Amino acid sequence: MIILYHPRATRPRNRRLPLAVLALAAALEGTEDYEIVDGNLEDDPTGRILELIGQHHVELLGVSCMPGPQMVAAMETSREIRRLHPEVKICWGGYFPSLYPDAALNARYVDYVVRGQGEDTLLELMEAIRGKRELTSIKGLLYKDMFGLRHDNGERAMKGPDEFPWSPFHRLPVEKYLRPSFFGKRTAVHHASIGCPFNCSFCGVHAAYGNKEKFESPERTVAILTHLVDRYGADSVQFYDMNFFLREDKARELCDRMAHLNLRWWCEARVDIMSRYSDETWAAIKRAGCAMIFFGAESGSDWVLEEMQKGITTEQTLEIARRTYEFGIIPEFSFVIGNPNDPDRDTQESLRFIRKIKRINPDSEIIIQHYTPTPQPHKAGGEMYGDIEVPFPDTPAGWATEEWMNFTLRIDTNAPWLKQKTKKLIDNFETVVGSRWPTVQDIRAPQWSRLLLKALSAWRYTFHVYKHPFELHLAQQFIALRKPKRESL
Ligand code: B12
Repeated sequence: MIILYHPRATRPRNRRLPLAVLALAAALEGTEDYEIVDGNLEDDPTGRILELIGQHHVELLGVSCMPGPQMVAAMETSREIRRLHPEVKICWGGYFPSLYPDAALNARYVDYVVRGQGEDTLLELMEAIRGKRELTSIKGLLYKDMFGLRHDNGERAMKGPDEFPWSPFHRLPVEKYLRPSFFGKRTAVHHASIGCPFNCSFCGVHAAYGNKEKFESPERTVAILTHLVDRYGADSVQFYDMNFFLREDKARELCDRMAHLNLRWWCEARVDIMSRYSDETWAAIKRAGCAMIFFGAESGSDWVLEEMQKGITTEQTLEIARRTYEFGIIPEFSFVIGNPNDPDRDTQESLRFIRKIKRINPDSEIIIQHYTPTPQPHKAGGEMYGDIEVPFPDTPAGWATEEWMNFTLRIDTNAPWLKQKTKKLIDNFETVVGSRWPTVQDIRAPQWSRLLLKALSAWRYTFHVYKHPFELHLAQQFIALRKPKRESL
């Protein structure tokens, strides 16, 4: 048996379908004996894995993890399984081992690391474990041999979603994953592409997948959505693609095909691309049920956008604020503020820019994070940012320390270039703007609590007084408004 383990990544109430293990399960379905263990669903996932090991001959524990708390849960379970069952081979895949393969392989409890897309690599790894092929022949795999020497077999070319079978949804209690959200009573998730053709320096996707994006055919996307609606009653969906809209003709086609499903949905897109879309396409997107689009605006400074290789301009972001207002779609603008080259200037300009966005489209949701670099693949240890070296940890335990967990979660990146004063300014501004316009995505916060936050913060926002917002911290603590960027905590 193969166990596909998805460690806990969110609070149970925020759980979503574990797409990574579902994609792997699709490759195993019908030919392999496997079981999914999801830490977002099970109270005691380690206990469940031990139970399965007690009942079956487990050939591999496949652990999926992204950087952050999910990696910590992966680490704890893997350690325990290695201690109690050293005979069970353990393989890590997902964004953490893809970005930090050496750190993952340095752990005594990790035998194999899979980088990037995992379906074919997993199938080939199983053949190797069964003595039917050489480990050296498996692209996308890193492993330690019997002498503890490490091998890196190089990258695997990425395939498009249509080249793999559908997720075997019936292997999970899907109803338990369709949770209420701002978008509907039963919100599903879907990923209709893989990879991203852009090279933004702070993002982990191109580092894990290279710089191509391959799309699912609109027919298949609509067929899967129809299945989720008909079989499980989904009424809304979040698309996790980095660029849900990359080509206008495809966007149009997909929207026209899915409109009859009456789903309310969320997706991610780029401001440069969507600022060029025609009014007809915007109207088709709205008609198809699009309620909110997440845009990486990143900075209010054009020199920073250039340095990040983001490929967008601040004017395009303002244009999106206008167009979304016109078509009644809520834009969610995300910023990563405090660029190493001149963090103070970036901060000042970005805060001014956010105020400008709010003037154009007050419905804009604003997400603010500290600029956090993501290392490029194959570069172990330190990574240079300007003249500054970031000494990334070289073990999972190193990444699990409070300092590096804060870095991963972009809460307090401890970035050497960001002065305490600038950091405070960013955080205080976030508190003020988040109180002045409490996120609509918190469906649990009662109306009175929103009004209270708005009233308390109005004078601060009007007079640009962001310092020491004690009263807002207190109110936010009491109200515990959902923070989209910190929902794993
Ligand atoms: C969905 C998602 C989430 C969800 C998780 C939902 C869940 N499943 O429980 C939520 C919202 C909770 C979340 C939170 C966070 N996320 Co997130 N998230 C994503 C997102 C949008 C999609 C991931 C996904 O489902 N992909 C689809 C599946 C099919 O692909 P996949 O995961 O890569 O899996 C494939 C391979 O990796 C591999 N594989 C995966 N696991 C395994 C296991 C084995 C054994 C094998 C062999 C192979 C294998 O095979 C799979 C199929 O090919 C990505 C961005 C993106 N579009 O990819 C960011 C992303 C993964 N997240 C990221 C981050 C930073 C975070 C947070 C730290 C954000 C924050 N500040 O809090 C938190 C941390 C979460 C935690 N608790 O640890 C970064 C990670 C890289 C980085 N820069 O560090 C990404 C890449 C975003 C980005 N643009 O940089 N996230």
